[in-house]
Amino acid sequence: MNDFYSIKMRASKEEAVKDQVFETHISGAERIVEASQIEVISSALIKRAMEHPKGTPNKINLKIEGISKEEIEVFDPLPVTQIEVSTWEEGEKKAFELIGQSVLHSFDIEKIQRDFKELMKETFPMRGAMLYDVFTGERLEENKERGVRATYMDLVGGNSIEWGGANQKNHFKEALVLATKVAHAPGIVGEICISDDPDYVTGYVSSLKLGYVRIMKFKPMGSPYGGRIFLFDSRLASVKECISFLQEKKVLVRPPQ
Ligand code: WAQ
Ligand code: MG
Repeated sequence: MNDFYSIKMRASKEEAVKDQVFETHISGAERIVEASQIEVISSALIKRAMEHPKGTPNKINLKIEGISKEEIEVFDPLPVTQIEVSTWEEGEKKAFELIGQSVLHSFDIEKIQRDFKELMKETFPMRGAMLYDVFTGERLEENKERGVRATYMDLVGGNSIEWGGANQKNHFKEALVLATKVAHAPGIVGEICISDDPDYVTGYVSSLKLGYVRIMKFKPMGSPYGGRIFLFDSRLASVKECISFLQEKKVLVRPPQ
């Protein structure tokens, strides 16, 4: 019996330039809902793709799969805090300070900022995240153009209209769900995220230790650039078990208080 259904949406735009076809990622989302909600959530996700600020897609992929209760693990959300800053530059500095101190155990914040700004740039065209080994400095994604996608996650009771029915994306809740799942993956020691939505400037850094720290301004308003880096420590787990948790483990997250 299918207790729940996973719904995955991917939208992209293919453009032919000379004789080459380029695919631009527009929007993607992951939900876990009850049978009765499949139609309403699916149409909300399609609406979201069609009205996305990154442009109108010409390809939308919707995948619906039944899953059973026994496969699902339930977590409390990471505790949420936020850092108010007056400029995005200040936000960026604070974010890298936190990652430096709490995850990398390095106090050379200028170097961390330089290195991670470069890495962040490389994530811009990806539709998944970079998987970065903090021990070796290597990138571990099998497909570096696509990156690693965390999938099969939602909020407990996430099939309410407030959370998923409206086409309006709830950046914060979706990100908290993703960050909570990612923080529990074997070997993951942290995450850095900036939205690629041009009008959404809040990003976050997170880990089991840091919790979910909202950086209220993490990029300039109007910038179409964003991305994610999952920080992994290869001394703690194998990359295979980490990726399989990120891509396959079904996770529900209790709503934040
Ligand atoms: N798995 C891995 N990477 C992903 C996933 C996923 N499921 N979804 C998105 N990404 C990557 C992808 O490269 C995107 O370009 C990038 O992250 C940003 O994704 O507390 O909206 O969905 O208010 O644009 C942060 C909320 C919002 C902060 C982040 O990300 C807050 C956001 P977006
Ligand atoms: Mg986006």
